[in-house]
Amino acid sequence: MSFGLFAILLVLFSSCQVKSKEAKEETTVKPNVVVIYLDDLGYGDLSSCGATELETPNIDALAKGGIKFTNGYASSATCTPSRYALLTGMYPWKNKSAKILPGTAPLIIGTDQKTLPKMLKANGYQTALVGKWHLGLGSGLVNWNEKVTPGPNEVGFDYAYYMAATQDRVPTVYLQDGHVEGLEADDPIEIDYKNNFERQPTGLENPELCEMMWHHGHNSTIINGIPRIGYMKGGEKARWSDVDMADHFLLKAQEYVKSHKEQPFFLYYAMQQPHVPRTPHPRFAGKSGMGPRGDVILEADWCIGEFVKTLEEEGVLENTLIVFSSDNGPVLNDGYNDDAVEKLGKHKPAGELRGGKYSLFEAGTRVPFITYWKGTIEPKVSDALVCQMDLFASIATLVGTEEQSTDSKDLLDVFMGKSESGRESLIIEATTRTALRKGNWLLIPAYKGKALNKQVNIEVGNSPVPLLYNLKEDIAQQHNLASENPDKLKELMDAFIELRGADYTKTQKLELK
Ligand code: NG6
Ligand code: CA
Repeated sequence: MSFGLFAILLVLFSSCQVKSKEAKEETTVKPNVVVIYLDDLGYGDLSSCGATELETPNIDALAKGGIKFTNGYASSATCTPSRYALLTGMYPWKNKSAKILPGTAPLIIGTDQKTLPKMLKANGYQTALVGKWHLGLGSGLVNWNEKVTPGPNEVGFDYAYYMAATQDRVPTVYLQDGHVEGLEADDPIEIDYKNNFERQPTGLENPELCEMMWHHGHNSTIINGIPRIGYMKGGEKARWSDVDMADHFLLKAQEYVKSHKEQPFFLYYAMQQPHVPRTPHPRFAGKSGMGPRGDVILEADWCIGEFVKTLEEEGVLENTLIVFSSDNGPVLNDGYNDDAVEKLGKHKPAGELRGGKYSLFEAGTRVPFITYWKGTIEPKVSDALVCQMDLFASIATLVGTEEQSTDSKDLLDVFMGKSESGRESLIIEATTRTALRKGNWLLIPAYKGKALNKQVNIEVGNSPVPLLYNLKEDIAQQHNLASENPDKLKELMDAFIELRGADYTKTQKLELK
């Protein structure tokens, strides 16, 4: 071979190699995934979902620039089970521990269990949690003065910055990767959910020390003038500032994006609003005219605007899938006198839906649900039936892997706006009771217990007879069609028992007549 020919071949060969390397890189580029998860935000709490008394421009921008789901569900009407389903792709009623947890509860996700962040990690992602955890920590009695483990790091998060349970529960401190932030060795933290410590003022005994008054529950240790659930002693320097919590989590989420933008990342940004105690930063206090609940919704909307701005400024917005949703439906008085009821005015947190948090009626689990991916997802409104639990299998497909061994359904095309074929059916859960959505029909089996939870003033869906609704014609669930439609009732009851098992009344006695 002449030298000339050899040189030409060499050039051709190396350019081919460069091309194939480029092609390989192209196929392995993976979008960042961010789940922005609010706490107790209702279907009607956004101006893009019909609210007329509140403006949520930043969340609206996601809804208008992405897919707004009108039949998007949390798996449950309370926090822990919904978060369990979101992160594991499993129905929460399959895990007996997946119910509202005290701040001292052990971790309820098995460290050998599949999780969304683990799956992403295995596919080259960096993974992070910023915000509310509430899935338990440790494996027995937690010593908050040592590394608290297992926790989020052991179920798939490389980085975790979080509050253990809820804003109204002790311990009121932040943890980073198992360590309480700012803890001083000579002021150890002690937590007890049954007995108070000596000389620790409580909401019950010292109402004069409360800046926010409790209504039901929430009468234990007073921290920052707010009486909490559970007793806490020590850790003075480590205690969080409630009014700064939103800014604090936002900053952590922004810092994470800035320092991890070079490789694909998954960020679970679990915001605390509008859960109680509602403590807007002074910048937002009084801004909604609706009291603290409205103010913290405005605050959350602002945080989301700032966060999306960071994605844009860091040059990753067009390479990031954002999922926005809420862990359960709305509640007004969830245990504090904070004007949520008194100043509500014409606002309807649940929109047209019946019920609210804790309820098997629609407002318990049907929540705002948006997917947004600038430049990739075409804006539209989708009526497809989707659940947060489905993100696991769908995101697995997105990153080029398969995930079939969970209750999660691969609805990637639906989440991307390419299909309207959502789920055929879904079991929803509310405080250990379950119901079935199938097509446009919703069956709530008969359950014992009070129809109305008087403390929170929410109809929870208990009835001595089964309730059957056609949601397409009756979204407000005003007409029980069970007795006039026995065939439909039987069809749904059979399907429900097949999916849920005949022992669904284990915790509730069936009174089907
Ligand atoms: C309830 C609390 C409520 C809230 C809820 C959990 C009382 C009386 N009520 O037990 O205030 O903390 O638990 O909410 O204590 S969730 O969104 O985390 O599920
Ligand atoms: Ca919640």
